[in-house]
Amino acid sequence: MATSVASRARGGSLDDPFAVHMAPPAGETSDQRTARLAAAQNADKTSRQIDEVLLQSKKILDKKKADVKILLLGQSESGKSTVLKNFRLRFTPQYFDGERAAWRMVILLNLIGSLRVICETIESELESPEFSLVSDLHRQRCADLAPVLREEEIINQLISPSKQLLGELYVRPGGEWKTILASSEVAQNSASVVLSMRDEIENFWADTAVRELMEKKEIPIRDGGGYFMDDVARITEADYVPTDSDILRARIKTMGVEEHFFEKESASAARGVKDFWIYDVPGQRGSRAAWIPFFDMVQAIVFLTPLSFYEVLEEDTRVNRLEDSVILWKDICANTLLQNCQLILFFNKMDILKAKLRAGLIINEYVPSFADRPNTYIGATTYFKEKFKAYHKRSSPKPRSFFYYETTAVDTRSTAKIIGAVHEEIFRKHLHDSVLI
Ligand SMILES: Nc1nc2c(ncn2[C@@H]2O[C@H](COP(=O)(O)OP(=O)(O)O)[C@@H](O)[C@H]2O)c(=O)[nH]1
Ligand SMILES: [Mg+2]
Repeated sequence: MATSVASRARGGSLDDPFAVHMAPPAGETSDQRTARLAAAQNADKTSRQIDEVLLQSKKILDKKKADVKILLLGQSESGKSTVLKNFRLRFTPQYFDGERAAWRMVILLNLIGSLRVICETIESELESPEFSLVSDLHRQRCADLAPVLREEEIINQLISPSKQLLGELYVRPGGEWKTILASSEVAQNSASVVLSMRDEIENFWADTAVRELMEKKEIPIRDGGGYFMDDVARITEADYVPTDSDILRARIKTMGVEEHFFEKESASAARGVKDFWIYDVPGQRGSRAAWIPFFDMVQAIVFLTPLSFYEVLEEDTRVNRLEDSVILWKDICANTLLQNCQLILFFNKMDILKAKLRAGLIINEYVPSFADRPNTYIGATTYFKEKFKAYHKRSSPKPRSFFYYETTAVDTRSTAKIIGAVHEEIFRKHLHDSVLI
């Protein structure tokens, strides 16, 4: 009998090598048959579900291939992640809104970080034998702030992927850390500790000796992003919700590549907007090899550089920041994998350049070739723009347009306009190229 069942199965489905294994066993009882059919049906359902998932992922993959992909490049600290936040604010505002609770925690953490730096500076100042701006009173104030300072490590442990030294706040790519910060009880408790000591924090920072010490030591505690000492009263309100600008200035570092998908959120927001992806990659010297796999797939690169000719790299203090940026720019322009890619240059942190010039920065002391050109904002941007443009022209494997913007990525309003123009330009070129293909 067994043979006849097998041959029937074989005969019925010559091209299905599995049919023989699926055939009912000999001498099956009616209960067994019911169980077998139910199991088969279940297996069928599971397999259909798997097929569906596979199909979905394939669809996503195909769609990803068709979508425009933008890569943010630039040395560490150039403002890539801040520009990404601007894109999110402009194109996926609802998503952005949903994350305010998590950013509130980042902002409080940034505040604790500043307090820690100030207390460390006070401590080392008190250890130096020379005349000191601060006294034991300040040491005592720092001791009083200990409960707040302790929370930094507690939150770090909650979200950081590995045990790390206090200082930079690192998280894994993706949104998990945001969920933890927004909803965990530990994080909420940390926030309460900070809020409960708001008067102490405010008084501490109101002390001119503390401010003078930080200025004397040239430790940035107010410039740029990540610093909220001047906003203590506001950010420690019980019902504080971070503004867009606060979120842009909040500071957290991601280990690895951030991938963000920009999908039209609503019909009204959709006018002219297409789906696209943005990749935010780490910029330290050691991690630049990781950029290369992206070169094959991106249609546009936004390349960021502050004009920080007066600074050196954090990871290698022998290297001038602007020189490093110029070398990077030349490499990117010359790369044949990127020859059809649109390159968009952002001179970022222009607010800082303006402030430095106002404070008396002399450009040709750092850049002798600047010579006796006007030592002004326009003078500087014009000079460096021509330099970058010349390298772009000389190094590109084939001719392409040069796009350039002066940006202050922490300023949402001015950046929104630029981001809109960049988005339009990228899609115009993409459409043009698709027609040509
Ligand atoms: N003042 C000022 N700070 C900026 C600007 N753009 C970025 N920053 C700050 O510079 C720091 C580094 O920016 P980030 O986006 O993390 O740089 P990334 O390392 O390239 O991702 C952050 O603290 C930002 O808030 C800007 O245009 N002006
Ligand atoms: Mg970054």
